[in-house]
Amino acid sequence: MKTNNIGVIGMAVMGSNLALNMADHGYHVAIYNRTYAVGEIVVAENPHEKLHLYKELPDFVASLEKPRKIVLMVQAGNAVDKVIENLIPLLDQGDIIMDGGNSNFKDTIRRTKEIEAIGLRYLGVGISGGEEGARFGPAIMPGGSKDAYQYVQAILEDISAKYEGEPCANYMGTDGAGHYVKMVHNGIEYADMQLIAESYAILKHVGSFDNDELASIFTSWNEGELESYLIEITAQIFKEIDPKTGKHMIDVILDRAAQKGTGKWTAEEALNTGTDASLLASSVFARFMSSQKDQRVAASSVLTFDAPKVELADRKHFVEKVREALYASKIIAYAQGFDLLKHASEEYGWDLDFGSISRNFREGCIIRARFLNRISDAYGSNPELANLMIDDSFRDNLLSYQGSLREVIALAVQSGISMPAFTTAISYFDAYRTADSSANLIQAQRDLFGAHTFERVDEDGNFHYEWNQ
Ligand code: NBP
Repeated sequence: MKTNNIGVIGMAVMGSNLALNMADHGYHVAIYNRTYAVGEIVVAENPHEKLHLYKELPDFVASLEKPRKIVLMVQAGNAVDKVIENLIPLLDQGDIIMDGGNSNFKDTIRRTKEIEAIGLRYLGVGISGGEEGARFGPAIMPGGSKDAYQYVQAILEDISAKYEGEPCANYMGTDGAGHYVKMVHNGIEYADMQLIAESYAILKHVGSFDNDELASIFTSWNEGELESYLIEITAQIFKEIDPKTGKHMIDVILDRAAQKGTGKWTAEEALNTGTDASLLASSVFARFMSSQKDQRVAASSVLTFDAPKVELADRKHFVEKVREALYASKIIAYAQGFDLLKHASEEYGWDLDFGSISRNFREGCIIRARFLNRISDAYGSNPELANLMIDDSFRDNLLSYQGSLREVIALAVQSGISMPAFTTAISYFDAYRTADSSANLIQAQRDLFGAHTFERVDEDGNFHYEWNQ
């Protein structure tokens, strides 16, 4: 009996919540999990007349209307290939497999080729928003053939987050485009979080603000141009008290940041596509450094620095400087993220629509922010924009706030506080606006030791100079 509109495989946090979201929107959803007991718990805890659990994969597949639409929400990597391998013999021509996990876009490109070669359809769908998003409206980044997308567009739009009524589920492009955009979303998320963490470090160590004051600072920042989910939760974090000790939660959490790999993929892609995404990469490196807790503790008593005491004349003014430095750095982080998307669009032939991507991030996902409307406006007025930093409106911000960014970094350096993301931000800004760089010396060195040739400022062509004549 083919009664179900869509099927979801994988009943862990994301799959179960996504299936319930679909059921809430009126779809009959077939669900399946390798370990049946996990599915039984989901159904027992969330009884829903439109959610139908199957013990056997053939029964799950047979219950779906055609063309069958099956969403995989299993662990990224081998598990996706395993599930596809098991599904293929059970499917008919034209059936659609959608991978909604955090798959590497290269795997998605490979799977698309393999699956479409045998007459099935494949979509790589980036989903952001965690458990809460999956349940009540995630940001969805679908990639794959438009032919397949037309069959799932309505469902994806229905279950997605809405920004002023507009679904955050825009089609991104062919094969791996959706997973690529999700990867860059995560790369930007790493940078956003690192920049906020560095703001916290300088406010705490130079400004001597306590947790209650920090909560008020971030709350007020969330009422202005920095308004975003990450600033909002940061304000909340500073208020929470640990029931075990009565201390602030933030002070009982070990300073060792974990990661699942999408930030690393973003940094790798910056290298692969020849893009300067140094701020995004520095945020990944900062997590590596944070994880070397034992070495840091040992070094803290050996690599000492007697930091001069900084007397702040006006603490309120200092907070505003940090806010401006954070906002300028945030613009630069997004400039790098969108520049990476631009390079990828050319490299992989995706024809990405940057305005549409920024609108997709406005609700449901972790980097949702008021700021994204401005990115959409920037690409709306110039879809060929070379870099977000030279959009008129962002340029005005950068010109007014660069002074604060420089001052805050100088204070941090003077005080011995590590600020990898802030310093990389200003360095990228300065490099981008430098008409005459020092790369002429690099070319001279390359030509001297390796006869690699160089271009001249006054003549076209490639030249070699006999340096040792
Ligand atoms: P997990 O990433 O923890 O994966 C667990 C699921 O994979 C279970 O259903 C498990 O079945 C299934 N599975 C595994 Br592991 N190996 C399998 C195999 N060989 N065959 C069949 N099923 C297999 O689940 P999640 O946290 O819900 O995430 C799902 C996807 O969504 C991942 O790609 C994740 O990166 C992505 N994502 C997660 C979040 C988040 O906030 N968690 C946010 C956005 C995207 P079992 O019960 O039988 O072991």
